Amino acid sequence: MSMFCFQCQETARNEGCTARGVCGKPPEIAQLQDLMIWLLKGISFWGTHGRDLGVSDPQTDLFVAQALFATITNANFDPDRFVSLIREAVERRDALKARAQAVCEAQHGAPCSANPPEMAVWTPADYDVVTLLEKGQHVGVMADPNLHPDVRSLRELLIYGIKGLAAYTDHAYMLNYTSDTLLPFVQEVLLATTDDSLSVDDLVALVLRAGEMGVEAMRLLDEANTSTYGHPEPTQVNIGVRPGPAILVSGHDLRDLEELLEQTAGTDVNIYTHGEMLPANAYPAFKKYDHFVGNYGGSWWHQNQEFESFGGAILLTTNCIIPVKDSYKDRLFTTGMAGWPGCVHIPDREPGQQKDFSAVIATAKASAEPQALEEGTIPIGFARNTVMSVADKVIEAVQSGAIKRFVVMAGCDGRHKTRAYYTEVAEGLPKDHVILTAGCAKYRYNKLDLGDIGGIPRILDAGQCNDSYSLAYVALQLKAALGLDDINDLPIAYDIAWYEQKAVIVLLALLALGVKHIRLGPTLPAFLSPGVTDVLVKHFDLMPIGTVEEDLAAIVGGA
Ligand code: SF4
Ligand code: SF3
Repeated sequence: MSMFCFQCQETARNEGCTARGVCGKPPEIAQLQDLMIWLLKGISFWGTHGRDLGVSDPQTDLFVAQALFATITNANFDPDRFVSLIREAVERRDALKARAQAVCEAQHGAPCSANPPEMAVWTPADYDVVTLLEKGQHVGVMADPNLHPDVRSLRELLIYGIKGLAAYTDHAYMLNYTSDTLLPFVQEVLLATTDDSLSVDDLVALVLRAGEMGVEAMRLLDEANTSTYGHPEPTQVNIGVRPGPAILVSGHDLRDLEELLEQTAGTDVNIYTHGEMLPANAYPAFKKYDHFVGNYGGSWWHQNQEFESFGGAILLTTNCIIPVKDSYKDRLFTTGMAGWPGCVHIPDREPGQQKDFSAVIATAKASAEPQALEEGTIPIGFARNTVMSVADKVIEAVQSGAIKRFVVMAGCDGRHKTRAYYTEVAEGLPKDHVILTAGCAKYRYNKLDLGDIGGIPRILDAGQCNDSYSLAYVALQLKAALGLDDINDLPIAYDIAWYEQKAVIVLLALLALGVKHIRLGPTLPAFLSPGVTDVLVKHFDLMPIGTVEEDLAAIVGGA
């Protein structure tokens, strides 16, 4: 086996990618990522020990989160980037270790007696890829073949959950919204996954804490986005094109979009969103730009065709990148934790400055204009502030029976034909059911005309997967307004689509909020062992999706 990865929903045979990722991840990248995560566990040893001694290193804490972010599905495929992250991980770890040991000795009057595990001290002979791969192949998910399957499952569930949490936290940090608890928790979890003394029950308890911290990460990001850019407003987004050179911005990073809008203001270059950047069209701070045209295309997995027909420059600010075709490779730029070998990477911003997007802008000016894919508009901007501003109307509609049920269909989109299920469920729901969505899962139904209920659209799109907090917030506010004791007494069904690890932390957050009876599809995660699945079924009534007919009948019937 040259690699093993089962972190996403499209993993081979729903078991694991062992030769090459279905996503296009080659064994080389898988092993470099495994080595880096192993080293992040080593940093976490010294970070946690250091914190006990009053030693902190905020830059390294953020580095750990960003390096985890780089390993989420479809974020970064560039071996050079991982080699440099591995080098930085070793350097940061050793600096932290030296500081922690010095303080420990000063406080206790004796050399530090901490007993570091191998990942807290191992150093490569050099940073040649061959040297790193030699180690990387021995430290991955299957490194210990004798590990109890439930322990392996819970450790990986924790790691994937904190990858999502790290991504959300990093987005908040990019807007200068910080937290004293989130980054230390990331390290606490990483370290816990090396601790053989923890029982299955201990790990389950940590999974629930990860969900609670996930709620906090999403709350922080919501605060960062809405304080910086205003509350999303109901908006009809143009999905057609306009003449002129153009840049297509994809991924989830709003600050990158903001700086690009500023740097193109007053030029003849138009800006469009793609995939998960669609919700940016609802923010007051971005709507003011005349050259912010609208959204082009659908969700991430359509990008081969859509990036070709777009013709202009393309900026990937985060996941999801799919294998880049030569036809647009020289027009595609990455930034932040995203990367693709051979594509130009826009460097991080220097303190007090913006990122320099001049290369992207120059490419747009020298490239073709976008070819129209479709025409018309789609409604977005139904995040928590919009929904709560019509709360009276919503509550009245619920109490009168005009709205019988909300169906949360948030999450991710993906390539598999089985995801037609979500389109068919959306089409099949009775007219008194309202869909609450967030994330790119929406592209399975957001261009359907499902009408409205007394002016309330039947698809309420709260935004990116990053905006899932809005859905939890609305549920909690409705619970209070309707005087209910239990969140599960709300007329809300959950039919969640997952693909990558941000959806994992959203799921854990929902479980931590006490939500039960969640349908999860198109398949349950391959990293859930039968034993762990049993725990989730027993305590949370987590269910795989069934057929469209079965699930529609159950949802409409309140099950
Ligand atoms: Fe396979 Fe998904 Fe891992 Fe890619 S991210 S290698 S598709 S499990
Ligand atoms: Fe989508 Fe990649 Fe998850 Fe942000 S863009 S929801 S899959």
